[in-house]
Amino acid sequence: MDYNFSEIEKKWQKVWREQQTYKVVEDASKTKFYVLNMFPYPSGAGLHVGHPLGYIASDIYARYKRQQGFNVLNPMGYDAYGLPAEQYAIQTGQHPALTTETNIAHYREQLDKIGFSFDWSREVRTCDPAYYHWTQWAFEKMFSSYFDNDQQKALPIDLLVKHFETDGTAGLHVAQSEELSFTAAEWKTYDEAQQQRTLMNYRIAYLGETMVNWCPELGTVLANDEVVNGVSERGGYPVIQKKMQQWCLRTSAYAQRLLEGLDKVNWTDAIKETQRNWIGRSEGTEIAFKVAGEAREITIFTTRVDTIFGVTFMVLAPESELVGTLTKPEKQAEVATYLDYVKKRTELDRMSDRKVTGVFTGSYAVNPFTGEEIPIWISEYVLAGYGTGAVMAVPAHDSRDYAFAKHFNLPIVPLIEGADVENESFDAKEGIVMNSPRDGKAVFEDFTLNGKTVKEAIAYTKEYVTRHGLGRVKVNYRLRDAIFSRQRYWGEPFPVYYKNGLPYMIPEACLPLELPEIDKYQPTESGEPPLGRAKKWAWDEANQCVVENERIDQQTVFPLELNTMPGFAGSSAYYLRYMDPHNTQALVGEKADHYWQNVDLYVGGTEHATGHLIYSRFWNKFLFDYGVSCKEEPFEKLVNQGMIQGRSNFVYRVNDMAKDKAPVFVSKGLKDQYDTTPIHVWVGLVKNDILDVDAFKAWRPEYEQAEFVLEEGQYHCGWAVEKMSKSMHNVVNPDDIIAEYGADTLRLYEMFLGPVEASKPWDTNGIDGCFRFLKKLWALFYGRNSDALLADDSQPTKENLKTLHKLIKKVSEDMERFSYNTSVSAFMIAVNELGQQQCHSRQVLQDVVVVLAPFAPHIAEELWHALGHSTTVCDASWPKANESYLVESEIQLTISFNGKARFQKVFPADADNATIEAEAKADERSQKYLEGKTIVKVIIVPKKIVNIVMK
Ligand code: ANZ
Repeated sequence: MDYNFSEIEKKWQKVWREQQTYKVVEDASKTKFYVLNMFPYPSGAGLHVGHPLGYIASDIYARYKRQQGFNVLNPMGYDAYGLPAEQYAIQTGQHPALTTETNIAHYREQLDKIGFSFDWSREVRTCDPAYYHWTQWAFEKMFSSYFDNDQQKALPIDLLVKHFETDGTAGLHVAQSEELSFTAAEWKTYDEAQQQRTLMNYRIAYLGETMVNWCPELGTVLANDEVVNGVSERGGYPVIQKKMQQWCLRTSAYAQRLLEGLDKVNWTDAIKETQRNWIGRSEGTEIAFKVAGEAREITIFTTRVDTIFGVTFMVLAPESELVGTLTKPEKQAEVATYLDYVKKRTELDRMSDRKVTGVFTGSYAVNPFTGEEIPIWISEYVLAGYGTGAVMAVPAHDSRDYAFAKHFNLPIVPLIEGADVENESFDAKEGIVMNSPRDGKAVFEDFTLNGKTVKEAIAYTKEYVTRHGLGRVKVNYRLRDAIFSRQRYWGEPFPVYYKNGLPYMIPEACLPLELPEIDKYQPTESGEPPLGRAKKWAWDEANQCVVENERIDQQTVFPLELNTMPGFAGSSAYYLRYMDPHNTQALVGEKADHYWQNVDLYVGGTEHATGHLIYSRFWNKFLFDYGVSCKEEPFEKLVNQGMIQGRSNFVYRVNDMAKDKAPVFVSKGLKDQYDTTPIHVWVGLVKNDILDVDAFKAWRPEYEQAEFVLEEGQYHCGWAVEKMSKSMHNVVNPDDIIAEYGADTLRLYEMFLGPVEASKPWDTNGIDGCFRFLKKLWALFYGRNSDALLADDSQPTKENLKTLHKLIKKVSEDMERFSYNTSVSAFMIAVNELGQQQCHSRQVLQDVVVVLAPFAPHIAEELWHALGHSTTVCDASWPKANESYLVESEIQLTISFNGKARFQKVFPADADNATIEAEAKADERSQKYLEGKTIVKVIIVPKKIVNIVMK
């Protein structure tokens, strides 16, 4: 009987569906294990073979854990809001909900064919109101919270109001947009509007005026990670900087916890380092410099307070509020031109460009340690959003300050031994301070840094500055608050309405606030976001419902928010929702949350290192503060699968052919004899790099008459590894592979391609090996022409057991390392050996099936049942490798004469040295080396060498 994969796979997929084999319920008698894939955005193009790589790897692990007795949660869903569906809607008028629905159906069909162990009863879609109910709910909770720096956690905003009522801002240590100062008495005089505006300074979800990446073409704001090289990641449109009022999330408040949490998770060092850099903790000092001749001060942030004697100028960010008042009248025109220039520059340009630009304000500041007056400049290299937006410039020890000083001819004063300023070597972190104070310019007589190491000097200065009230120690983070508004249609609506221009939340009981219908998916003529087109988008406060816009009276009916939430809103807590997807009362019920706790294994691409993986950690920590999630870190272990690249094929068309003549294509080996142009050819027309010439002619009308110059009757194609994309005709659809070889072969082959984490090209040429392996396995059970099972009750031989236990040991070890490519090789070796041994022992074959089940579940289920079982192989216990079967019965030693290796000889594994020596000497092959010589001694290196020393 042949291996009929197509019948087998359909049969078992149906059985699994009918018997709900992959449905999982909380079961206190079993230990939980939660496996999660980063859920896909269902694009119109469907899945290519690169997409399931991570899903297959995690499915193998999920199945393995289940066989080990764990209660495994392995859910799947869709990140269903997003720009492509909206762009498509703009082009075609098709409602994005419909496009999304169609795409999801297509994805599901493709996923189903691969035989995943997903519990589809827990599916979530971010665009489903029952799901985004909880996204809106979390947003409202963030709106009504502030972050207490001492307790390092979110607290209800009412507590802050109480603090204001009793103490004003005195003794306040909280996360805030700017430092405000008022008394309890003052707070009480504030009217409702002013109180609300004040609270906005502290809320975790707040409306803030921020510089945003504005993409005019897309009509929306983009997150930093959606902008690449100054253009939008999707579409490649220009992005400019613009000040806008936006919803923001105070992610920066959680910077320290986000940093510390990294030490507790099992992620790769590379990803952790990326996150650490993104969070960018920096310990430094804030010091005030007086403006010359004024009482005003400029506070700067520095990590190198030890260099204060080398400060020769100051630099302000162009956006600094001080710029206006510090600019002298005669400098105003020049400064205005400069500010205009900076507006067009994105933050990324400003940080990465080596170009030196700047302008002098005409004002001076006083160095508090030298008493010197130093000029105050403005330059784009100082960023408004970091530190205090002002720096003390030390051109001798900072490369950007140095470039600036050189360009504008400002003094450079070296302080530290070993820093080679002329050669632009500023790295003097280890050196000894030599020139501080310099030239007797010391305001504080007891203060000297000379002779100290940089480290000592920093500590000494910090302490001095603090003690004398000149400044304070400050920790800064590069992590910015997340901008949370998008001017798009296809996203979660904000549950917000505006009363007298101030935002109010829709009552929790009225959620979800559903996305309204609109006629076109573009911004309005007056530049409002698409929701500005909705006719029924107003909130009736009295009746607590959405009503027609015409009823807006600013008394009881108010306009609703027109922005929607960004892509990361829906993906920030989906892992919690899978734990309890049908709960209508809570995001996740306490019971489910406490059972599943958090994700044990998370599999996804590295492209989410700074976006999703920061936002979701933040979101989870916020919910943790309120006891909604029970673990501080959402994802215990993270595995990043590599990218699968495409393997493109080329044909070579001969150039300079007359237009009306049929095109001529030359086989690869002959192409150098002609003047040719390589052309991508669809990989489906090529097998083992040989072109199916007839299929090629039928592919495109212009090739119908094509002629070919062949090599030995065949057309050989060229190939290259490139990104998998439509335009390169190298996209391989898993459906096609499954139709030809079956899902089990696809699964094995995806793993066989290489380590899960590595990026590698897809090469269909190698797939036959995996397919042949499954056929060989099948042949151990069924003879070619018979339906009768060959497996019998014969006792396994020692050899059978050795092969089996070698396999179990290898695959069990590989599982924990996600080294599935080596497992597939181990399967191939084992099945070859069992074939040679003509093994039909049920006892052995059964265990082979059990360990193969995670990789090739369909064939495993079929054979498992053929062996007489009536329950699923998914619940067959994972076997233990028995080391005693692995002991080698023989060893092979190298026999050497006077240190020269001559031949190999096999001995019983338990042979003692006397036996080895005697047999080595007696061996026929030894005689010619021993002839006429006397043996002095015989040295035996156990398990390796026998050296016979002669003279
Ligand atoms: C004087 C100095 C001397 C500095 C020296 C460095 C070396 P990190 O580690 O990233 O926190 N800086 C401060 N605020 C800035 C801003 N808004 N835009 C651009 N640069 C800013 O770096 C802190 C250092 O970056 C600070 O220490 C300051 O330059 C600069 F030998 O002050 B330093």
